[in-house]
Amino acid sequence: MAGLLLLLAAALSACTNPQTTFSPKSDTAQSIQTLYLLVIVMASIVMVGVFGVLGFALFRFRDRPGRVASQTHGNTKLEIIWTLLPVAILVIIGAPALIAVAGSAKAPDEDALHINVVGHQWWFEVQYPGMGPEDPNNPGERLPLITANEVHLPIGRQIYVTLESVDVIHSFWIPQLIGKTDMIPGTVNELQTFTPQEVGAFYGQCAEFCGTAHAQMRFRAVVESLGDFNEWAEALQTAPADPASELAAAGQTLFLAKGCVACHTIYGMPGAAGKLGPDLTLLGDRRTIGAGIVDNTDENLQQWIRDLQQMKPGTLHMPSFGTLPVENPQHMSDAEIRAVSAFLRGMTLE
Ligand code: HEC
Ligand SMILES: [Cu+2]
Repeated sequence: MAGLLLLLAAALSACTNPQTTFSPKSDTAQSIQTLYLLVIVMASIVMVGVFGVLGFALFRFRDRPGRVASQTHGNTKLEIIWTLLPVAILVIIGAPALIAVAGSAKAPDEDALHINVVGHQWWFEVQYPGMGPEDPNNPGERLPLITANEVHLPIGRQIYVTLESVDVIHSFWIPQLIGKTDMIPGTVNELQTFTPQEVGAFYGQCAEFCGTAHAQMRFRAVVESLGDFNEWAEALQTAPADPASELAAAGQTLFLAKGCVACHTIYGMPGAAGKLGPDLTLLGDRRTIGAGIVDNTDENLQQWIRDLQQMKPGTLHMPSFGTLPVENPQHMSDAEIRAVSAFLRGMTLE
């Protein structure tokens, strides 16, 4: 009984898991799901059939006093049946599988949206080639639009993702939209194309062990209407408005003074062009912080700046500013942390 309950708990715990692959939201995920269901149904029929016949034989021909088993050798009719039946079943499963595999190798459509995602220990850099601001060194050419830990996707448009890594092997996976593909240093991998079919924020996760904070290397895929997508892409390359409050203005000054700008870029903010950490432009519009690990709230952002090692143990490069010795010029008081948080979260679409 205890065993059965444990099994049930394990099965039910998968019901609402964000990593579920059972509620596909893209054409490609749907085709994988269809194939999966077909295989499960066929395998179940085979299982019920085999165990049914076995059970029947065990019962019907069980040992009873005075009974002698009939002695036979070979049965051509049976042998033909149990050769042809599996062949038929394998063809039924194999044909759609081969078609799906062939489809997965198809080149992207001409008008597919190209996104390049770069893995870092332990966060995702997201680039939209040719969609960013004009290249000052190359008039007429546009730089990539850059963001982090959130992949915005317009609904109904085919998406073509290329994958890279700057350090170790990571793997890019959005369970409800697309299967996983490795991100390998020195190589550009291609993700199978897919077309998102439902608006929403879908969970993504690094799926290749890549070090201490691997399990905390997550992201969101945000599927939205074309209008919302364009608005977001436009806002990302519009210089931010002046901070709306005194607190946020003080935060902006501190963002420069405490050296955040050495690692972080905020588009349109002079001096903020660091590349070691995630781009923070329009941070107030993000759903999560810390590479998808906690909701984007004042409390969480403050805690992140104060002591990110406690939230995400092993994080590289970024100091836990609140825990630095007071005599360290980078140390930040709670009041200073509140100000920087207000500044960052104040950068929103509206
Ligand atoms: C030495 C480099 C460095 C400095 C200085 C630095 N950061 Fe970071 N920051 C990083 C890195 C690297 C990450 C990604 C960590 C991770 O998720 O694994 C990060 C992540 C973040 C994130 C989460 C972003 C996201 O998309 O989830 C925020 C917010 C942030 N930093 C704010 C700040 C602020 C505010 C300061 C200054 C008080 C600062 N950082 C200073 C390197 C730095
Ligand atoms: Cu990883």
